[in-house]
Amino acid sequence: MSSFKLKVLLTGAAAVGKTSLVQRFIKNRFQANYKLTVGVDILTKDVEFRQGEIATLSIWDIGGQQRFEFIRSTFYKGAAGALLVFDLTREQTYTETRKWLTEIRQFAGENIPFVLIGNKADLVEDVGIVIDRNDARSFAENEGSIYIETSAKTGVSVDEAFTELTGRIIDSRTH
Ligand code: G3D
Ligand code: MG
Repeated sequence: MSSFKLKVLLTGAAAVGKTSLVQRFIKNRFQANYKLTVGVDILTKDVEFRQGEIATLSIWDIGGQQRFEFIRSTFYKGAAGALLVFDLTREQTYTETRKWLTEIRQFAGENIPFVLIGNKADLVEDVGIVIDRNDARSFAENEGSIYIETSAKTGVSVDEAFTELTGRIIDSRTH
């Protein structure tokens, strides 16, 4: 029995892996996948965020038209939390996370829980790290969150990212 229904957002620069992360997370167990004309995919999945406690996430994955104002307001409205994703191999996408966080808070609420995600961890060995991990960690912590490195390709820490976000949303409501 799930009593929590939560809208969560995938945010961050183009090509950081937002769609790949949600596809990895959902795998074969997704319950719905439909495209709105505004270019947003909404995928639903139950998450056991603590033992025996289930929340139903509707995960909003926005496409390339995200800059349009009318789409943006629909996207952010009623959001319970967000994954803020950057690409570990492209520094610019990390730099842009601050702007994304400002926008998320402006449109979805100052206290919206989020988790900072450095994606494409599988590439770091080859390409080398282009951001300061300590900086990412302290940025996330200073903003009341945590930093997690994921790979949509290998699947590493993808479940953890969504589960962690869900737990933070629930905690922010019940404490
Ligand atoms: P977006 O939804 O944020 O725009 P996508 O990003 O999920 O469309 O991914 C953009 C590109 O990055 C895709 O490559 C995708 O395969 C790749 N990608 C996403 N996540 C990872 C990851 O964890 N590791 C690696 N190695 N690649 C990843 P293409 O070539 O299709 O553009
Ligand atoms: Mg996408």
